[in-house]
Amino acid sequence: QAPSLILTEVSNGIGTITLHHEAKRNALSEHMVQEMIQAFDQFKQAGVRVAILRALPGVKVWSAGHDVTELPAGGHDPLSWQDSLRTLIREVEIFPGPVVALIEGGVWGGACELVFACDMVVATPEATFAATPAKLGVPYNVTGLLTFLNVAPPHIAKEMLFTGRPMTAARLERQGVINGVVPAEHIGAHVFEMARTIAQNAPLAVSVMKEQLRILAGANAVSPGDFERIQSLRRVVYNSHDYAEGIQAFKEKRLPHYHGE
Ligand code: KGA
Repeated sequence: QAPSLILTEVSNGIGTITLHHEAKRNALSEHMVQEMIQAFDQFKQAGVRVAILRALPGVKVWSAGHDVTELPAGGHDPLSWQDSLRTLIREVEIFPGPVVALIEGGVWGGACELVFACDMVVATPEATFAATPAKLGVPYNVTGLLTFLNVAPPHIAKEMLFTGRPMTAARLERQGVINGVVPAEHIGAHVFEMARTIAQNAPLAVSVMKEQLRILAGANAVSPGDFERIQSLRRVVYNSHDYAEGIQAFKEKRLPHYHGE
C-alpha cells in the first residue's frame, strides 16, 4: 500500500486533515485527494461538526496546487467533472459542517481555489495565494471561476487570475477575502477556538445554513447555449499549442513560450 500523504485527527467534534507530502510541496495528486475524500467520509461517520484543513506547522508551501504531471497533455479537458481537484472541492462544499482552512506558506493554483472554497480561511502574515491558470495556459472551468467570484471582489479575482502573482494574506484580509491574519505561533489556537465555538452551536442549523448558502452562491442562471459556448471556448484553449507548451515547460522546469494559439 502506498504511504499516506495526509494525517488526520478527530477530537471533541473537530476533525483535522493535515497535508503531509512536503517532498512534492503537497501537490494535490489523485492519491492525496482520494485520501482527503476518505477522511471527510470518516469525519461524517464520526459526527465531526467542524473540519480544519491545514499543512504541517512552519511549511514554506501549503500546497503547490494541482499535480501538474497529472494534467492531460492536450486535447482533453484538464478540469472536467471527474478531475481530482474538482471532486475534492465538491466534497468540501457538501461536507455537512464548516471547513476552516489554516494557512501557512504559499498556496498555488488549484490549492488557492480549494482554500477559497473552504467556509473560512485564517492565514499567517507570511502566507501568499496565487491563482495560476494563466501561467500554465489552463482554461479554468465554470464552477472554478465562480469559487473566486464568490469570495473575492471582481477586480481582485481578475488581478489574481490575469497576473497569476501571489497575493499577500494582509491584502486579501483587507479585501474581506480571508477571515483573519494571525501570527504562526497563535494560529493553531485561534483556529481551534473558532472551531470549538462553531462545534458548540446547533449542528443541524449550521449544516443547513451551509447548504443553503452553497445553493444560493451557485444560483446564477446560465443558459444551455451560453454554457455550450463557454465549453467550446475552453476547448479551443486546451486544444491549443499554448496549453501543451505550458504543461511541457513545467515538466522540463523551464519558462513557457506562448504564441496565443
Ligand atoms: N505538481 C507536481 N509536482 C510539483 C508541483 C505541482 N504543482 N509543484 C512542485 N512539484 C514538485 C517539483 O516538480 C519537485 O519535484 C518537488 O515538487 C519540489 O518542487 O523533486 P522533484 O521530483 O523535482 P520545487 O519546485 O523544487 O520546490 P521549491 O523550490 O520549494 O518551490 C516551491 C514552488 C511551489 C514555488 C514550486 O514548486 C512551484 O512553483 N510549483 C508549481 C506551482 C504552480 O504553478 N501550481 C499550479 C498548478 O496548477 C494548478 O493548480 C491549476 C489547475 N491551474 O493553475 O489551473
